[in-house]
Amino acid sequence: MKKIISLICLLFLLPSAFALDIEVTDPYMRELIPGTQVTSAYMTIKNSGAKDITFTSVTSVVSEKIEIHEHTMKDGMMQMGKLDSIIIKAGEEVTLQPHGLHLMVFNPTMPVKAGQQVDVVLHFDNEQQTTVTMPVKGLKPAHNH
Ligand SMILES: [Cu+2]
Repeated sequence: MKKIISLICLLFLLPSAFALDIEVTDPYMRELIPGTQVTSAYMTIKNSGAKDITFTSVTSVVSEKIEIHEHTMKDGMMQMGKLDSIIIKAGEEVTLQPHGLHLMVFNPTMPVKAGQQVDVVLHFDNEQQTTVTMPVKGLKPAHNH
């Protein structure tokens, strides 16, 4: 009987314990360029909560190594560097986009071709996480008409 009660308690506690203030929009991963072993992924992460959230890491079946990167200009040259984390302030959003912040996906375990969908888990501080399903987009802009 005690077991059943604790199970019920757990069911009630779970939704609030895992409630996220994080909303991810427009996620996508770039198609893998043939002959290369690295691609990138983008999205907008919004923090609708009252506290700052730190985006710390990414895991996925598509790769054992996904890093948070930023592009910076140095002496007129575009350079890329690894970030340990990104702070998303309360009520604000951070956009990962080409030539800016991005996720770097190393040695994908699958071809990563346009039309596929890739599940990626974003990890935040306080052990929060959210799974994002990313469509894979082709290298050329899509023709809509
Ligand atoms: Cu990069």
